[in-house]
Amino acid sequence: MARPRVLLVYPSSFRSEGWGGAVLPTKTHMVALYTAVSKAAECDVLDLEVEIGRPADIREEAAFALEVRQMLGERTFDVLAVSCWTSLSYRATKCVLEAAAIVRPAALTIVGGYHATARPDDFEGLADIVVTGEGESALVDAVKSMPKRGTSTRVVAGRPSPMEYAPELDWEGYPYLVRGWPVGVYLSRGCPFSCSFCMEGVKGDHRALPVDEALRLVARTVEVVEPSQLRFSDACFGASPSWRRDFLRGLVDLGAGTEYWAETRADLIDEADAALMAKLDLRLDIGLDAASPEMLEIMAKCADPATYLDTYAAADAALDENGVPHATYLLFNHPGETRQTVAETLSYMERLVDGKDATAGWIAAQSYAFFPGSLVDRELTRFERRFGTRVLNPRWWTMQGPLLELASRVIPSRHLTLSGKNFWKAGMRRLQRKLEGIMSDEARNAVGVKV
Ligand code: B12
Ligand code: SF4
Repeated sequence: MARPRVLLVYPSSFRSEGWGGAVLPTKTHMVALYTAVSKAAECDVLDLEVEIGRPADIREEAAFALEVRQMLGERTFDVLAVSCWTSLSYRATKCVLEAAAIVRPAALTIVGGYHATARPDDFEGLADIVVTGEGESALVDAVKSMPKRGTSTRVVAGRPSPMEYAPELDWEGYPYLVRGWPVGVYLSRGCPFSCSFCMEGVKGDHRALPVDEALRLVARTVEVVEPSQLRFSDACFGASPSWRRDFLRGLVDLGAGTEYWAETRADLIDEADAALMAKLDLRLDIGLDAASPEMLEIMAKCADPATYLDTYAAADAALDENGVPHATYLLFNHPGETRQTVAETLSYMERLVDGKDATAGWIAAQSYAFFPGSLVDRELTRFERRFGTRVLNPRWWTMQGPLLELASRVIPSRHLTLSGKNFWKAGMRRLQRKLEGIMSDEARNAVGVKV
């Protein structure tokens, strides 16, 4: 029997202004799926974010729908696999599935990704199969068995991938490989923590590639992709201290001469890590999220806020001392936030900054946005009862309008309503002005601070 033809689609997103940054041509999760499916089928890829862009109003959405119908009509495929990766892509995914139902009604349709995992019911009647969690194994199984299409949508739990695809990523075969751009690699999957606003916890156990495999993946990616920046896009980079130490040592020895970027927690980095990072061209993003002990408890960030904050302060000092450019991220207006907790976080950060004459660190902040699949979503009633939290657009991803604004319309608590939600901004500006005065030009450039 001829191998089935699979069309793997990244659907783009409607009205995602303010979210997602520049369009990344080479999306690593798509390369991972492509690599797995190519072993069992003829796999073609269509990245509509690259081909058409991100529609920013109703007119562009209508034009997008027409173009998608034409593009799907020009291709022949037995299986349409769509990545509804974040919730931002829900309406674009729906548009792709509706177009396929018209121009390729016989094709088996499969959807997966973070949104599909958080809200499989959103695809009832739109797709044949919804895969939750990691998609490689379930997608390959479906393509190999080509199940008969039923009248209702079937939800299939994806098996955690054995990581065997990671070092093998087929960069060369992936049709949207663009050299010289930033590109990500995943050295681990899942996360051992379960912060309240993040949905990584529902994706299953945390596991990392063995260090030698991880280094092999880095070396091969640098050689083949020649990225302007290699991003360790793990949900939580270096969760295990011994793995992290061995990997950083190996990376120094590798001497690839590449710019690296990693994102990690505030309580994972220590002096030895900072000393190794100083030998690399590496920028670090740190998710501190809050410095108010009460908010850290509500966000389920850590078991002991005092230890968490002390570990962060020591890491920040070590990174400064070693000149490692780093940016600390705060999240304000999470459910439960009050003016007092905002003030606590700001005064902690201010004390930290006031104690410095020079720094390689920046501090940035954003306002909370509601995402399905997180603990806040799963236990919303508890947050409503305890704090008076109100999520004003609980299904924002289905709405027509600016998604960041719609998702951010959340009343944190009965003590901090919509009118007081900008309270944090003045304090942050004060902090950033101080940092601008003591940051080296090198660190400022590295973390992208424009004065
Ligand atoms: C790396 C990353 C990014 C990178 C993207 C890299 C890329 N795609 O190449 C960047 C920095 C660009 C990014 C941007 C954003 N991100 Co982000 N990001 C992550 C992060 C840290 C890691 C993802 C990861 O571990 N991937 C590992 C791979 C192996 O797993 P995967 O991506 O889930 O892919 C598997 C499955 O989803 C599934 N799958 C996916 N597609 C399909 C399709 C089919 C057919 C099938 C069967 C399966 C399937 O199979 C894949 C392989 O196993 C996560 C998690 C986190 N804790 O923060 C957030 C996360 C995905 N991001 C999130 C968000 C919200 C964003 C942004 C909106 C920014 C923001 N404000 O947070 C933008 C939006 C980007 C956009 N245009 O849509 C949310 C999504 C939540 C939701 N319900 O939508 C997450 C979960 C964080 C959170 N808040 O909980 N992000
Ligand atoms: S925010 Fe980071 S540490 Fe917390 S659960 Fe998500 S990935 Fe893990």
